[in-house]
Amino acid sequence: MLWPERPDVWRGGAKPAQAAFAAIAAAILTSEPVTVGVSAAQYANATERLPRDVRVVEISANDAWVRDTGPTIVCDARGRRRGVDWIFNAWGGFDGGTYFPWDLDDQVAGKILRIEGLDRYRAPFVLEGGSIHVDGQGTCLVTEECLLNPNRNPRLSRAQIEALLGEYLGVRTVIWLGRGVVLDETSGHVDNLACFARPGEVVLTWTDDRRDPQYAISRDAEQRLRAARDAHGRRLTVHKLHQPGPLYLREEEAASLDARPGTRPRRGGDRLAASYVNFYVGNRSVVVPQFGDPRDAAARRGLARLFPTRRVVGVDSREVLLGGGNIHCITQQVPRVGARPRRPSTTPARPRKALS
Ligand code: KQY
Repeated sequence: MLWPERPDVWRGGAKPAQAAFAAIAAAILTSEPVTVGVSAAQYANATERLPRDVRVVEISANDAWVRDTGPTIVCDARGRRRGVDWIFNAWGGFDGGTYFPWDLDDQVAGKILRIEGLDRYRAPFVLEGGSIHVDGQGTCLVTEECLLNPNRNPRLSRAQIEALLGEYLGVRTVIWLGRGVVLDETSGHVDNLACFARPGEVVLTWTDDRRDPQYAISRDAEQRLRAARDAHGRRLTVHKLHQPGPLYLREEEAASLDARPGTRPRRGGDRLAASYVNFYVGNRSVVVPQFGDPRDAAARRGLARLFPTRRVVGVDSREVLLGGGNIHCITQQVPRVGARPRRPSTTPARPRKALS
């Protein structure tokens, strides 16, 4: 993780967000070790607020979205790990990006790989970790809104992007969804919309309200997922996780943000891109966003059914949502030494009843 501090992204001088990040680190710590990168200016404050067992290292960054600025660590068949360092442009550069500058963010992946002692592939194209989800068996989920957006790689075609994903992630099948969550400022990252619970099973954010603009987006994603085959020719089971809210930025929350040239302004009443799909899967736990919303408990119950060997822990993450993302966006897993891609089972899995 990275420590939040900038007052133009995190309201109230980032204090409420720091409390949320510390609670999320504590939840993950019950399952695996946690490292948090912090600026020199925040080193003392972060060590004071984070649980004692968190490893704190000094890393300069422009903000705290390590899913996107950190490396994507890949493993080969022998369990050897290397990191992919994507080019980062703050979710769209000068065409819809969320802040300027982003030069320190673009160095984060390389710094983490040095700290972890892992070799690095610098990819020749713009991508964020939150814009891809893989099943570990050759299939990748992405959205057209993000990966085909002219604010990322205007000179690359869909086929060229698929080829690059194949080269850098080892995937053979790319499943293209359409748009991401309504008003998601990342240009529709897939990690807020849909993800694999395991090979062959996808969790999709959903609403039953046909008047909500999210309805058509989620319905279209559902249809594409049902029509798709994964890299092993399997059909996908789609599990629907009903969205909270809709939720909106409150006037007093907007008022406690600093204004800064180059940073996307936020206004009271703005709709927030809230989704329970933005969860973190640990070795023994699943850490899921909670919003103080009537749908929170159903999201925890649904995920407990989908991840029966892990403890589902809900953490109030509205403060992370106010910054434009959620728990998956502020975390980046490092596979253990010797981790190998799971081979597809030769015996067909017992079909799991879809969450609906
Ligand atoms: O979706 C993510 N992976 C990150 C969200 C970052 C939003 C920046 N304002």
